[in-house]
Amino acid sequence: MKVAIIMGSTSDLDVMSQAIDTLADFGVEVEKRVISAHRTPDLMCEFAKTAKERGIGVIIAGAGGAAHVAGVVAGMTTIPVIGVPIRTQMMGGLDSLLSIVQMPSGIPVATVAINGARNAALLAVQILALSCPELSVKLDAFRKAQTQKVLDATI
Ligand code: RP5
Repeated sequence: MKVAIIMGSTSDLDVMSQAIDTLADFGVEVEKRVISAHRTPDLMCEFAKTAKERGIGVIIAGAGGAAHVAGVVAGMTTIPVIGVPIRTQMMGGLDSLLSIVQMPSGIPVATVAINGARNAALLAVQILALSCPELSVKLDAFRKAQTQKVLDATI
């Protein structure tokens, strides 16, 4: 299964490329697009309604400010959606975080930290690994290496 990475603007790419790179490290196929809830609402609907038939297993949606895209997409599909609040100039990303995390009951969006694109990718890998033994093995190796790095650290 693929992961879709969508973002509200090309200005989000610096942050969202961390998710793209992390998924590449795990060999996960990615579909990436700029889709804005406000500027391209029709495209957003079409994307969400056809995602399942394109073999998308998880959607990662990054946006800043009044960051609606994750929640609206989540309302149009049962594919798990992970929201990445993008840091903003005005409010440091608290605006983005609250826009994404405060979903009304019934339509969940799994929200990571402000600019937490890497964790969004890792969470997506963990979801896909539940039904993909090969990915599960890679995740175990990743965790072991990460632990070892801490154990080997000298200060
Ligand atoms: C949001 O507005 C985008 O996700 C971006 O984080 C923010 C600013 O967009 P630009 O004005 O840089 O295109 O829709």
